Amino acid sequence: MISRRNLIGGSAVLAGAAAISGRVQAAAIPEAPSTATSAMQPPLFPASGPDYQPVVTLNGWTLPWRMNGDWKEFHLVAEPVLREIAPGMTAHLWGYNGQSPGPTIECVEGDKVRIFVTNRLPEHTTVHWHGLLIPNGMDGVGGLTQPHIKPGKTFVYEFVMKKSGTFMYHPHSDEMVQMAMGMMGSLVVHPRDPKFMRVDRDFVFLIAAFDIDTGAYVPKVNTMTDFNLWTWNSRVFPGIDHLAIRKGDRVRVRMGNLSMTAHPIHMHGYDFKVTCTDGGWVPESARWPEVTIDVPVGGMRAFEFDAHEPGDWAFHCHKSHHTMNAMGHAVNNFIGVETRDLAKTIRKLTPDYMPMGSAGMAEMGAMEMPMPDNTLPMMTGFGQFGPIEMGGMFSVVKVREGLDRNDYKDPGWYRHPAGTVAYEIDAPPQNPPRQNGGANAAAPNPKSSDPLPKKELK
Ligand SMILES: [Cu+2]
Repeated sequence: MISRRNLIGGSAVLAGAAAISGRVQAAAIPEAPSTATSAMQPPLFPASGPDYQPVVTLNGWTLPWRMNGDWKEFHLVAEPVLREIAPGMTAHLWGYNGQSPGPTIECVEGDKVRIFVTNRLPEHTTVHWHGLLIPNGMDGVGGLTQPHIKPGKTFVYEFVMKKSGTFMYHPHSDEMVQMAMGMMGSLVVHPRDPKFMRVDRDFVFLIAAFDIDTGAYVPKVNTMTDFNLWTWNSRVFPGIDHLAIRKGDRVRVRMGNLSMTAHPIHMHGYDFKVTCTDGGWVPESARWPEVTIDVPVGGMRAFEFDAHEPGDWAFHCHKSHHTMNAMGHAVNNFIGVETRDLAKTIRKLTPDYMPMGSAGMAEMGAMEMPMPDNTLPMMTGFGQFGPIEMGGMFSVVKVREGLDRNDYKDPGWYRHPAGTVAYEIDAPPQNPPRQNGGANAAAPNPKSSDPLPKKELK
């Protein structure tokens, strides 16, 4: 507490009071760095204190801090932001320090941390520190543990980082609206012992979903399940950073889920072990191998692997609707239906109308349809072999020989050694697939008890 006696004598005494009591005054607020870019910023290496391998935030950055005595001081500013969701689409979101998600906060187990939170939103807010073990009055639940932070006001949170691990921050104040608008950030606490759980590359991102109508810029905040943008750090494929990894590196990927549904996150090419949740490190004897890890709503998971297998490995949510961008969910299934005449008729009324393809939707991955302003194709993105036909929560883990330590630049597409890519053989043409309503419509449906038809090779 600042007593009247502390206040007499001006700033010199105040500085002393701050060091003793942890209380600070307005004059002592540190700068609030801000960024307007959605490009991945280089990791922030510690200049003092215990050594650690800093995390890299996909399409994000780490919040710089300053030391004030033995306090590590950060300044978060809650404010409206412009976020590029992927090239071609920008959203008007709420976030922190210029972007959504906010910058990653990074510190070390045992650190005394002071976080200034300034509210530049049009309504009140708070910040809750998800997973941290801190005094109740620092927990950031508006109305329950503190008054809401009114627009224009600054609050201070102070606590000691009791344990290392993977955490996040978000408002606990008009929570549904503020999280639907993109307010969230990662918080990583490194172990005090630099050798404990050390990795060579440490990636972090948050999972969220937005519902932004075609041509609109602001998310609909009342949507509960039918979102159309499934994001990692408020980005969708092909806008999500690839994970550049040097062959031989020990790698950790940390993910937190602040969307309204669980996400089974799947990585190709490797098995991995879940080593950390927002509850703490998983003891070695309790880890089991996975290739997909379900990240629950309001939960965090970190997995680790040794990057011994070079390549371009797909890394994505396994809910297939979550690897699509904005799409109508009331699309009729026209597989096997001749739609040419139907499309012609409808185009008289709606010139850009395109029915779902009669052989599936894959053709959409390559076609150049006229697009309304500020939206993204449902499936898009090209690899070295053609359209990738994805969207949403999809990225590529790029394991390469010879990358520099701490070089996170995209190394380009993988050059496969000769003879290691699936290939087409020189075979006689096979019968085209049968189409209901097509030339083979009259053919009887086989019964399940019928023997499989033999392939006729000419
Ligand atoms: Cu998902």
